[in-house]
Amino acid sequence: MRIADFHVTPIAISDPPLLNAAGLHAPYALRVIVEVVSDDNIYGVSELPGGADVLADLESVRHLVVGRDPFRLNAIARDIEAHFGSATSGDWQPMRTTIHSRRAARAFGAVEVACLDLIGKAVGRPVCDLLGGKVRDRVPFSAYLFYKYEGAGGELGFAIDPKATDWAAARQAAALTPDGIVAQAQAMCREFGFKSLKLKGGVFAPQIEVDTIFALREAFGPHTPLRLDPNAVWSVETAIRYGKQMEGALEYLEDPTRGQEGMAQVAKAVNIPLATNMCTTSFEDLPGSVRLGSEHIILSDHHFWGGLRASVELARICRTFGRGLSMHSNSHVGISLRAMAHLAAAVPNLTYACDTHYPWQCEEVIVGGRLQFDDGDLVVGDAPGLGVELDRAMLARLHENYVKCGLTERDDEAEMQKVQPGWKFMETRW
Ligand code: GKR
Ligand code: MG
Repeated sequence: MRIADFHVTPIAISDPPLLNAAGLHAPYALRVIVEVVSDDNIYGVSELPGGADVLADLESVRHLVVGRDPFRLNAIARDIEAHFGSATSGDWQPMRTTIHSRRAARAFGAVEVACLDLIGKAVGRPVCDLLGGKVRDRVPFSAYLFYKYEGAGGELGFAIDPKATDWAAARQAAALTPDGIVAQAQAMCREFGFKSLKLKGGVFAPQIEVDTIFALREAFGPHTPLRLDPNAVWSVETAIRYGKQMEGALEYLEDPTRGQEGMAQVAKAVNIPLATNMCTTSFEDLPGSVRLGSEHIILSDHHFWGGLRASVELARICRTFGRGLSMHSNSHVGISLRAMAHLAAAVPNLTYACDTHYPWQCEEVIVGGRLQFDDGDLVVGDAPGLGVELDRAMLARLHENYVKCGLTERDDEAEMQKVQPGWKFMETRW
């Protein structure tokens, strides 16, 4: 089998005005849909975060993908790594994470997932079987709570009937207070059945966010796992001070402060497991993580760890060094969600409910429309590949959104400045 064609389609999906440490989400989130088509006309798909640099990177590896055997992923990986060398441009600046900096891992990850989908379809087996087979049929996800402004983003988002479901109503309503977040959490859990809650912090003064955590604990009881993620805008001192207040109340505290050294100091001083998708985000970061003890839990993300098989390798390393494993997300549609679920189904030590932004989006590019959570879980079936087919009409429509919306990069700082002129991202705000 050979890869005869490689399609890269940028799309823009409606995204609500969600607040985070980097600013505000734009009305559209950018994603890229990647397809590899075999010479016997089977196609495999993947999805990754979008942006002009991502598109350029994917286009630049076309010649390393077309003509190749999709089963020979190691050779494709080697060639993509050699192509990028040690280049690290393309950082998503405001959050100062290294999420987008590992260009080879990002480009190869997208090619790999599409190839695994293609192989799965060719041999009639689900992607999780290509990762060694599932150890669970159901993958739990957590409710991802955000302080937000009114609205649901984009044009399609605004067209949602706010009375259609409890959640649509909650998604329209502002939730800038602890009560608003509790209401949002209740609506989200009612609608999707999630059993764990994650609050995106780093938006308001730490005490407000800590109070929100306690309001959630009060409303949901002490047995509902809670997480808070200030995206590293707290100083070490702030993280220790407010971390101590939350001892016993959090399942984990995610990226309270910046960098492995700072995280290690907080880890020593506060009796709460620390998690990260910011200070340990690649295999190169693992020696530092182990040496310093910067976190207890790593949030995997196949979009920037180099694909699904690399994420399985990460899981083994986590087990070896006593790290827990959870999963990170960004605004996305169902192709990514399915890939995340196949990975989580196959990894025994991925024992935390995974993050997902999925409830915040409303459009889909897959046949059958929006995927359904069953009591907070995604059920991983036996359909070949990722178990998704592209809805070509929706793909075209969302691509048109991309062309029309004029966004080429995620820029939460610029978006925030539209509502708060002069607002500036700060690496350490509190
Ligand atoms: O969607 O605003 C957001 C999040 O802040 C996202 O960009 C983060 O990458 O969800 C992510 C996280 O856990 O840090
Ligand atoms: Mg995070």
